[in-house]
Amino acid sequence: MLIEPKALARLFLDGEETKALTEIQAYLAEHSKKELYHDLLTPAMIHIGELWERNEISVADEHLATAICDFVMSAVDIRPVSLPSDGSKTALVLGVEGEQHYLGLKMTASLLRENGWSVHYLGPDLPLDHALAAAERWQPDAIGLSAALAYRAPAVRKFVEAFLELQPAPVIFIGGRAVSAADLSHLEQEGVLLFDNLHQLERWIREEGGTEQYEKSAI
Ligand code: B12
Repeated sequence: MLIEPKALARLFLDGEETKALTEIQAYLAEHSKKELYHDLLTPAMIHIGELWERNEISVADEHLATAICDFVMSAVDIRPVSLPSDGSKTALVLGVEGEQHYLGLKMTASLLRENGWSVHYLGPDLPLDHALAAAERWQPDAIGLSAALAYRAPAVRKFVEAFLELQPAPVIFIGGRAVSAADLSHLEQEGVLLFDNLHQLERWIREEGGTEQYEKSAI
């Protein structure tokens, strides 16, 4: 029987990284990466958040669980031997300044890669000037932003406005709890997309932002 989110959260909290990875591998034998991320890991981490909020676990417990979640994601995120070549699209993904939550960003990067994109994952809490310098360097087709907290909206707006000035302007897509839990619709405009969840991201990748699937081989 495949593991449920709460049982997985328990393995994370108990520091059982090998067991957690074994369960994840069994799950992936029958499900896609997107399902792993959306239906198993996200609810497991939401459950961790609820336990944390109710003071049933400590900050150290939450950090341990997050680290193991990060580990299992990295362990199953098989990359192509070389970056996709000519014709593939390039994305930068990053968390806006101040934003420390990054698991959703890693999931976003993974799904883009799985669909043939060349992705530069710049991690969370990136100052705007460094984000702009990276955009100048990589000339991405798209930039994915993540924000978890509603009060991050002004920072997201600042990033969006600055990226829209780039020539040529990349498509900007924004996701994270701040999109699904708060109203960021004022940011929506031409070239700026809001994604409530990974299903919407995947649909966009396949319908409009997709590139040719490349030959994937494990490293
Ligand atoms: C782990 C965690 C932390 C860790 C983060 C570590 C890390 N490396 O990411 C640490 C300890 C740093 C942290 C800090 C804080 N946290 Co916190 N955290 C969590 C927790 C438990 C899990 C977050 C997580 O990874 N979830 C799993 C991921 C996969 O979910 P996700 O981020 O929502 O991403 C999904 C979608 O949103 C989407 N997505 C995300 N980004 C993107 C981007 C794109 C482009 C796309 C397309 C999609 C997308 O895809 C994902 C797939 O489903 C949540 C609980 C929860 N409900 O999520 C609280 C939670 C988010 N945190 C919370 C709070 C309050 C904080 C702090 C303010 C606490 C404090 N007082 O210091 C700080 C703020 C830090 C900061 N400056 O950003 C609250 C927020 C409440 C609110 N009102 O919004 C939550 C909900 C906990 C709670 N129940 O109270 N946190």
